[in-house]
Amino acid sequence: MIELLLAQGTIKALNQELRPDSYLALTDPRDVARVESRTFVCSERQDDAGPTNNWEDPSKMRKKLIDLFDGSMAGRTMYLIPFAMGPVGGPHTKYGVEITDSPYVVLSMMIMTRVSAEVLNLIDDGAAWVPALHSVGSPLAEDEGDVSWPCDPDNVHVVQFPEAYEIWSYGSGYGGNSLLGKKAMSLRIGSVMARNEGWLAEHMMLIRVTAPNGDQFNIGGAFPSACGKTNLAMLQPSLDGYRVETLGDDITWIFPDGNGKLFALNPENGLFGVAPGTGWDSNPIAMESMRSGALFTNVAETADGDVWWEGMTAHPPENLTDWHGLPWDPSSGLPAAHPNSRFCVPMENCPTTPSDWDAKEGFELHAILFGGRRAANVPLVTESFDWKHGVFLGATIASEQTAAAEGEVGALRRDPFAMLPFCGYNMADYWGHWLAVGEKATQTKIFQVNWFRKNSEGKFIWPGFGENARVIDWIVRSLQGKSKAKASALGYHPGEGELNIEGLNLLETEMRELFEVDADSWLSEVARVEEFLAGFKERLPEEMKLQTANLRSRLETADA
Ligand code: GTP
Ligand code: SPV
Ligand code: MN
Repeated sequence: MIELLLAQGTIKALNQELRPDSYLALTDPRDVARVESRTFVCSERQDDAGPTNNWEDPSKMRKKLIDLFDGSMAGRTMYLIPFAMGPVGGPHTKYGVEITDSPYVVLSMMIMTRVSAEVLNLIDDGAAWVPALHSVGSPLAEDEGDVSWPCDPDNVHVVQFPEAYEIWSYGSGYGGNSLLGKKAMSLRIGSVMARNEGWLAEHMMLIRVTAPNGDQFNIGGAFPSACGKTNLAMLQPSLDGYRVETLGDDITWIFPDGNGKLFALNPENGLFGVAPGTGWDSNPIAMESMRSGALFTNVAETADGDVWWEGMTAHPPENLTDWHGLPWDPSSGLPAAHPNSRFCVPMENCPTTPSDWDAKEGFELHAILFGGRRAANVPLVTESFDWKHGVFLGATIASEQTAAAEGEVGALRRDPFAMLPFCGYNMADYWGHWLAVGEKATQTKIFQVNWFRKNSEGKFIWPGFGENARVIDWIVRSLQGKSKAKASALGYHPGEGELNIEGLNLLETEMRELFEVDADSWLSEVARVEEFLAGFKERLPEEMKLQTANLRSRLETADA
């Protein structure tokens, strides 16, 4: 596949001494991120897709797709990719077959999923599987020369049929639009399977934390796209005695064991991480993971054939080639790497991934974190009062939009459970499902975190990255039953002196800012939450209304 892609000019080899077995792909500039406006959940009834999903009548959509796909692969080779999400043969593993006319997709799927002929044998023996059809939508006439990144950006369709467990994707070759084992299968179809079968399919990273006394806790974390999952998954703790191991960075499937515990596993086989902002200072583990055997997309290239992106080093090297493949002009004000440029490597490249990371049964899940990018209002860390309140925290996450999808970067939007673009059914039913699973999950605690609170000058107050270990440390002590948290209207916060900030240059005023709960601005936030929840009409679980009312009354008392 690599030779083929080299010959077609879709990828180029990087300097094999500086970056062995590594390649760079540059896309069509119109095909650079997930296209949420062209992503559909086509359930039989519109109400089953809910107000947060694009919907189209399934029979109409099938007609449209059949028209789009008709002849769309002409002149190209059609590949069949049998893949597993989860280890082949595992009790929680799901199988799929992606058919595609993109060799870049084949190569990427071979990194991101378990691609194996064994999957076909299992299917032959009766295993259930998800059909996933993909075309870049760029047929070639006889003798017509190809372009390096074929696509049909004006006609992109990423379509899930939740009742049929079926995926059709047309027109884009990028990321979640085309690597259909990832968001389409493991989350959109996965969440429907999970509801039907009694488990959870989530947009979460997954880590194993070892505390100084040897206690181990597994922690899942749902943050919206480009909000810090990969970084937290590769945390290098700034506190002595702590160790963090990387079990997953984007998707986690969670299963009740029937005895009050939850077990979690990462169904993917690789990392597809945001490049910009990743450097030896901020995330050395990611940098180690991509020393060799990496497929880069839309990053800049250095004069000596290596890669670069904003945030890798403080100053850009001279003579960069930008992600358009053109000489980069630093004075242009344009980035050299696309803000959603990515590195793609197998899990085993990651030095903090333990050898048992792909254990078939998964790992006991002790805590779940919800996060987002919030310049204001949301404190550094909050422990929920209980599971139901935790579901409310997850349901009401909002985050400033990033470059991972099309849209205005920075705009605040509600992104419940970081699943807004990934939930395959009515989001209100999904909250109901989480509440139901909570009845079988008496041992798992839920927290909310926010690394992104800003001061009046617009600077991040919290140093973030490795220093997030200090927040993990408090969470661990809560799991050990050793914290004396103090309650606010929002939930529990670290008690006096409980958050270890030794050695940080944090002023007392900054600590206060990090945890400030301003009743007035929260009351207006509650009004926005109510408006958001009201959009789900009669499908909204009563519990969500109760939680909102309780929050309002706690805030009003705090104000009095
Ligand atoms: P997806 O792969 O799109 O789902 O993204 P992700 O959630 O894995 O996000 P990732 O960890 O790649 O982080 C995206 C951006 O957030 C990068 O630019 C990081 O530098 C930045 N970031 C991550 N953690 C922190 C943090 O603790 N503090 C600050 N200020 N920025 C962070
Ligand atoms: C995300 O956007 O959350 C990603 C990248 O992880 S993609 O695979 O394109 O969905
Ligand atoms: Mn993601």
